[in-house]
Amino acid sequence: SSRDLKESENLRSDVRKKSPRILITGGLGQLGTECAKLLRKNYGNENVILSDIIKPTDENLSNGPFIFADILDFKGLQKIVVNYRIDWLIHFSALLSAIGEQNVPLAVRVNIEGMHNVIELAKQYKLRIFIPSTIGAFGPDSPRNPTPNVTIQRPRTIYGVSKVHAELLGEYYHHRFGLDFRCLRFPGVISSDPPGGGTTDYAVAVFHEGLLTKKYECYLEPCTRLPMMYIEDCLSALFQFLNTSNDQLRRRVYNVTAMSFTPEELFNELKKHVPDLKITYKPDGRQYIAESWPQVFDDSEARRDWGWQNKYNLEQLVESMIRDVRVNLL
Ligand code: AKB
Repeated sequence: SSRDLKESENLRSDVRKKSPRILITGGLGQLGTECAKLLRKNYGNENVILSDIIKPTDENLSNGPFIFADILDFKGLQKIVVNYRIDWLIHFSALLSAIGEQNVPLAVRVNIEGMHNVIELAKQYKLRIFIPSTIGAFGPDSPRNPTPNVTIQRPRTIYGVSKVHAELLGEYYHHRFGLDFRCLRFPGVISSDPPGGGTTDYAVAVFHEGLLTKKYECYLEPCTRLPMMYIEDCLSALFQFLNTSNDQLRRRVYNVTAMSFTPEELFNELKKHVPDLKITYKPDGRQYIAESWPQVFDDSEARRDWGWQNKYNLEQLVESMIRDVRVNLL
């Protein structure tokens, strides 16, 4: 009967409402695969589409759809959003801070032009869009200890400049067009999936190289303090933030963090587990970038507005990373 039909239609639309269909761009970077795992656990494998322009490994393909998507190709993106009925877009594609300085024109294309495409796409198809920002969106004129949510931002890397641009354009599209733009400024994220071309990467590399070879040469000075967080905290912040209702959000861009440490403090904690680990220091250009970034990140607004709470401190992070890296690599 037509009533049955209506009821089953309602049921289907209820299920659809509960499970958004999500596209992740730059899905094979540091955050994508793990982010897809978490979202698939909550929304179903088929509802989370991982995408990138690079070839996936078997592990990337293990639990859900993977497709080619070039963020510089607007029509191609439109096709994906329509064909897969996308509701949410998680835009991870970006050149990070150190690698961006090595190829500024490419960083402008990927980080700025690519972002223009996805934000326009989100507006056109009324998608909820998440774009990560970073401690790198601050610069030498910003207060560094602590760095509040709203303060001076004058970054000196193309990565930072592109992220400030994304923050401002996202806020503008929100106020001007009602776009559901959401953005978290992450600190250095530490995961067993290797990042590429960041300034905080030493805190990942030391686990990989240190556990394998028992030695590590650090490109930052021993006392360079930076905000950091373990991948699980990063993704649970992202998940919780994506699921916060619009009326609870007092702003579209929030600082989040878990801890701050120096290379020396991290290595001392790691040496408790790997006593024969040998560390040497050879600072390079990344030192200048790190020195312009926050040392301690004030994320009290995220904690107040939507209940952000980290689980991992330095000790727990080191224990978990040793476990992750041993499982994945050794
Ligand atoms: C980088 O070091 O560039 C990134 C970041 C902190 O945004 N990890």
